[in-house]
Formats: sequence, structure tokens, C-alpha cells
Amino acid sequence: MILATTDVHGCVYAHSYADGSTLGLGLSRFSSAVKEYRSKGETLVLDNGDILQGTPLLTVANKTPHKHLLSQILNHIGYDAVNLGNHDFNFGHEVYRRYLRDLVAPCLTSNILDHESSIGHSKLIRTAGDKFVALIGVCTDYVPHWEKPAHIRNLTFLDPIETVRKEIARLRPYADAVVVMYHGGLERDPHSGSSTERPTGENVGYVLACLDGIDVLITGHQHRSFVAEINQTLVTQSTFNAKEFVEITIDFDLDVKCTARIIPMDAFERDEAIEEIARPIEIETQKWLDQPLGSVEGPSLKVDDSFLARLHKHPLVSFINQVQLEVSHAQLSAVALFNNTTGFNPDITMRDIVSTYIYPNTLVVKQIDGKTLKQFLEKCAEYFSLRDDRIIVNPQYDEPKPQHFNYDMVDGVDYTINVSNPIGSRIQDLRYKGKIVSESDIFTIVMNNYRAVGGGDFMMIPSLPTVSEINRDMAEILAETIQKHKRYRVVHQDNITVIR
Ligand SMILES: [Mn+2]
Repeated sequence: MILATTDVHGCVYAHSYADGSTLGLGLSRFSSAVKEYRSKGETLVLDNGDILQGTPLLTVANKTPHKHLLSQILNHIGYDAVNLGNHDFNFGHEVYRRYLRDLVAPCLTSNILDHESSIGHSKLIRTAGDKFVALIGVCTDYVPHWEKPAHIRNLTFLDPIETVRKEIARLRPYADAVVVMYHGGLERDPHSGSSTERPTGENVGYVLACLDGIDVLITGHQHRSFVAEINQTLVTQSTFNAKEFVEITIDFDLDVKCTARIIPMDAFERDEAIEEIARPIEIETQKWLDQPLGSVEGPSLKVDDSFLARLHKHPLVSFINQVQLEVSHAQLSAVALFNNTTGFNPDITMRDIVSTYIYPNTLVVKQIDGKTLKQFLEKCAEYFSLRDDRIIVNPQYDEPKPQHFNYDMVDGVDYTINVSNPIGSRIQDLRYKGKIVSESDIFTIVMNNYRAVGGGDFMMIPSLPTVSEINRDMAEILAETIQKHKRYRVVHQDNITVIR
């Protein structure tokens, strides 16, 4: 039996850091699951990456220069091997190196080179008496399209398809079964095979599944749940935040027969032993989250309906842009509301900030001409579409993966999005200080580092000249701003009109 987690995103405890409510997720529950399976028989436990980022607990743990908390937890659970995901590079070299150093389980990731040598290596594991399983791990090579250059300095990302092909050729002769973990998703529907996205190379799981010689392909990254068979390869993906895991059975009698099921984590109780290991850092995290920082004055920054918050540009957007403009001295500022944003109460604590600004982003100031600004806004305007004459969210931003964080709203200019017009010609009446923007006008614009390297397929952005970089976490910048002012005045800009 194999149990696999993917996209755990720092979820150890079964509670919400936003409001303390109990949730049916977390590695603490997974630990109980592993104990139960192992009491019944041999069980290999694997993780497919994106584990180091996503909760305040991990933000604190990553900054604590001791034995890495997650390594201690994975050691206790008894993981057999891990793979790395794109978010595992978010805190730089020191953090993922410390995580891997302190982990008993080997790292499999063989398509990322650190100074010419591979971060991880494939493994042959003996199981079921005299059978050998080859474990191969690769990560999407799209990481440089999202990550801060400093965090991936001296790293080389090789093509996952070529790497897997080579590893299969090398190990297949010695293995009874080949299991590949790929921190990436599927570019096609797993059942029908029809294309579901532009072929950027971010997700190549379908092509991988079609390679000969793989028995099981464990995917991730898209936070989806499915089990499918593609080219006689069993392909799985379980969703994020340790809400589920995949249970895979390999039957070695009668050739090799593989089956899998997605198991919800809420079927298992929390394991006190895991929570005990995390306790010191959890206490520190809760203290940090409850720090009162100050208050904001002006319109409410609470988000009740996230569709309306984007359609009518919520004051929360004005607030974040206002802070970005102040700290960067740029003329324009772009920001998105992340998925499931709840916003701020008037008295703001660190808890409000980290549950609203969930990514460890920094800021970059780019120089942009009027023509490219228009292209940028046109790309943003793809977010909306029409159904029965009503404005809705373009379904591509919901399925297969929610990507509401790719709808940026720009302050410093006024503009109208006409959703009735075809994609690419929806921006109207684009003005800077009342004057229509011409193609040759030049501005400075501040945005997060993800967007600055083109994240979300904003292909017009990376080649723009960089004016400056502010290498501090945006959550930290927001906290400092409020702390400095005690009472921070938000001036809402009603500058974006969405019509049909
Ligand atoms: Mn992920």
C-alpha cells in the first residue's frame, strides 16, 4: 500500500488561523491515518511537494533557525520519500535545504540541479517481500516564471518529461513497479483527453502518463481530486491543505495491477503527538497573530461577497494599492484579491493581515509604456465574461483551478472594462490624471514579484525595465504601515468601471 499527500501547504493542525474553527484536515489527522494503515500492513508514505508554505505556523517555523518543524513532523509520521513543489522555494535556499537536511526521508526530485548536482535522486525500495518499487520525483520546470530570482539562483530546472524518460530507462530493468511523483498537474482532461489549458509547459502530467513504463503517476499542483487511467498508467491527484490523501494499492500477483482511492482526512482523529511537536512554534505563532497593530479609518475593509468585491473594486483593493504606492513611490499600483479573501476589521491584527495576504510576496517597480499598460489591463479584463446578458467570472478562472488572484486592479489610472467587447479590446477610456493615456506615455507601476516575472501568463510584464525592488514581505509591509500610523486613513478610489 502507498499513501501520498500533495500540496499540504503547511497544514499541520486541524484548525483555521483566521477564526480558530476546527477543520477536517492537517498532518495531525494524517498521522493517525498512517498509524491505522501500518497496523494492518506494509505502507509506503510519500509527499509530493508544496508543503513549506501556506500557514502562519510555517511562516514562523521557516524563520526559526532550528531543526525544521516539518522535518520533525514528517520524521515522526515516518514518511519514506518526498518531492519538492514550486512553493517550497518561496523562502529561499536556506529553508528548503534545512527541511531536506533534517528529514529522514530522502528527496526524490531529480530534475532540479543545485550548482550542477541534483537536489534529489530516484530510489528503489524493496516491498512485499521480494518486490522492488522504483520511486521517481520531478517538479514542474515552470518555477522561474513565478519565483524571486534570488531564491532560485544557481538552480537549473530540467525538463520533467526528459528526466522521467531517462530515469525509467535506468530503473525499469530492476523494478517490478514504477511510481512517479510529479509536482505539476494535467494539461488535459484526465478522462476525455481534451486540452484544458494553453500548453505553457506548467503542467505536463498527461504527456508523462503517456510515457511507457510508469505504473502510477501521482500529480498535484492544481489542487484537484481525481483518479484516472491514462495509457494504462494509474494517475492520481488529491486536493490541497491536507484535506485528502491518495491510497494506492499495487497488486504484484498477476502482472502488476494498481488501483487508487481518494480518502478524506476528516475520517481520522487528530494525533496529539504531532500537535505536541509543533506546540512551541504554534504558541509563538498565535502570539504573533494576536498582536494588535492599529486601526484603519474610512470605508469598511470587510469582504462579504468576493465577486462583487472585484466587480465594484472593493476599498480593500484601494487600501493595498495605497500602501504599495506609498512604499514604492510608483505612479501606478496593481493588486489582486486572493481566493477566499475575508478582508479586515477596523482594528487590525497580524491575524487579519496573514489571512488576507496569504502569499510571501515582495514588491517590484516596473517601467511601463501606455501601450503595454493597455495590454496588461486587457489581460486582466479577461477575468469577466457574459452569461444570459449578465456579467460573471470567466469560467477559466474557476476551473480546473481557482485563479481569482490573476485579476489585478490598477490604481493611479481610471478605466472602464466593457465585457460585451471581445477579449483584447475591452479597455475603454483609460486615463491618467484625467488625460487619455497614449501609447508612448511612460509610467512606473508597482506589483508583486509573482506578477513581475509574468505569473498568471502576463507575458507582457517580465521584459519591462525594473526600476526597483522592495525585498520585504507584503504582509510585513502592511503590518508596519498600520503600526506606524496607529490610525491609518484609507482613501477609496472608485476608478474602475465594469460594464456590459
Ligand atoms: Mn500547491
